[in-house]
Amino acid sequence: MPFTESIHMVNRKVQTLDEFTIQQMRDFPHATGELASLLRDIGLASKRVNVEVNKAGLVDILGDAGTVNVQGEDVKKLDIYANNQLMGVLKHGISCAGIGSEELDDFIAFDDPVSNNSKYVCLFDPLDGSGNIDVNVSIGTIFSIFRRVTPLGTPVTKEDFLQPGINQVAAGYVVYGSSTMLVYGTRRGVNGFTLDQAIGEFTLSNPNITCPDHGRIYSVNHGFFYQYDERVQQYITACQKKDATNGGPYTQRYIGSMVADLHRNLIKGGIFMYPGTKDKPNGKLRLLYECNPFAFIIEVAGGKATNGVERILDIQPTHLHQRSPLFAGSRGMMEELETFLNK
Ligand code: P6P
Repeated sequence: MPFTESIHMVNRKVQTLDEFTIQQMRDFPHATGELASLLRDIGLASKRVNVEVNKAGLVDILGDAGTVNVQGEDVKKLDIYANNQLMGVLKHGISCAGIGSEELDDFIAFDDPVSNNSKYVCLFDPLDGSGNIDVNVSIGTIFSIFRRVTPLGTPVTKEDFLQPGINQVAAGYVVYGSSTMLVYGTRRGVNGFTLDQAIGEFTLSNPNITCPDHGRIYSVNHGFFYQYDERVQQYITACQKKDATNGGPYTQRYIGSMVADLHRNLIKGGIFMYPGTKDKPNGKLRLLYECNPFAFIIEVAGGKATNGVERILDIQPTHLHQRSPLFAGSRGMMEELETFLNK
């Protein structure tokens, strides 16, 4: 068989993340390959984190690192490891000019000639849900990618990071769960890649993920029920009744790890709520590296994401670690919630 024919026999069914991002680049003649390279760098760092997550408890990597992060939370050693892995691959790559991280008080401009000529910046929560590490509950990495707004050739500044979420070029997460999956979205769609341990590659397993218009799962921390706005309480109560739209009562699922909760609701349909409370009106979740990435992915997949008043992606950030309430998920469920919030 001539070579040209045999090449078409190559099994193209199992596409790795690298092959997929390169294919996406081939489809875009003007693409420089920088975004593809940046996504591959994040995939590499995530594979290294995955190794440590999978053996956490077997080595002395558990427990507090003895430091407290900018959030005032005890930092687990795995948080630091994940942060350093992401920082390392991005700093030594060719596509990222600087980073912001939940684990770093301020943004970092890599400020070397190659990085200063890179057109992207990346914000991330290196290991979200780290309080669950010691009890073996799914945790995750969340990332958000923007095109810098300051001139190429100069060090990035805070303005490059304080952009509304609608400007994101790509966003994604890695869920270290029963399997390890990397899910990322661009304006062209959301795609999921499952880590194949045999070859050490993320392989395309969930192409073109869309969020079902309606679902029967609602995710919220019921412990704060009486601290939520009365209209949020009324919606939650409606979810518990037989006459709930789409056939109630709904199922309540809340893992306490947003990557796991939002991944499940994205695939199966559902709504995730982290509302503000009377003493914490902006809630707990961070806008830049928790709410924005998921809002971007959920919207590209057909869902909605707001802070209860406005679209998450329209919020103009004022500082790196600002918090925001988050309501995100199936379009039909979000519109139902809005009928309560708009009362
Ligand atoms: P609560 C994990 O610490 C996290 O940041 C999110 O992953 C999760 O959704 C939320 O906090 C859980 O917070 O207050 O319900 O325990």
